[in-house]
Amino acid sequence: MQLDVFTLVPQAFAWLTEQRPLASVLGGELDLRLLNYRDFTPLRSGQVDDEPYGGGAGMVLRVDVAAAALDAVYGGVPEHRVVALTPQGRPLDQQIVEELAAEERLTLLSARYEGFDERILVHLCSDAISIGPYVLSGGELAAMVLVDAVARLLPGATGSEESTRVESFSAELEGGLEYPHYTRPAEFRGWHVPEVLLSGHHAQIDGWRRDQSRLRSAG
Ligand code: 6GU
Repeated sequence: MQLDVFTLVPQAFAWLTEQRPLASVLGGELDLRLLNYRDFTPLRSGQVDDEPYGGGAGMVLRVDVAAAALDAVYGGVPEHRVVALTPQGRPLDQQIVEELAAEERLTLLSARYEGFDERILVHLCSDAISIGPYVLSGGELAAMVLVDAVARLLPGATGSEESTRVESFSAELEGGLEYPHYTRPAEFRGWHVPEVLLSGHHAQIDGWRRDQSRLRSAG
């Protein structure tokens, strides 16, 4: 996947790109480009945002700057999906993540402060996505959340296809929550690991896990 992220703070993504699973897919299944609006602004001042018309607090990312950035990189508005990260967007869920992970090419636009000139969302983007009902100071954290969630679904990201197939919110668990996990020791301070997990009966273990997943999801 070719994944392009437009941001005013590309350095914010450094930590994420050094961690697995992202580090494992970079240069392979994932070609991640971090692009700074500032490098594409047509304004001589190097400006990228401006005061809101009508007054009010904060700065707004300019539509001419966003358009110039897309023109410079794609020669126009790209054919592939362009996702704006904004609290006004569609709430992100695992189904959207799976859908985006299946794309060949994907572009994310993030903004700081008060966000995007509305014309960016209407004319330059195909999607607007929020990561939850709360307000962040900028879209970068949201973009990183999305990049991480998408990258870990790419082939080779986790070293085990099983770990991403059977997990919380996956179709395998009927969209529900994952079952509880245990590791050694089998007993600690009188706290015991469920007997069935020590039994070696794989069918019983699968059944127990499915029951636990349903129980957790029912509440
Ligand atoms: Cl995508 N951006 C900002 N600024 N705040 C958010 C968000 C996005 N999603 C939830 N809160």
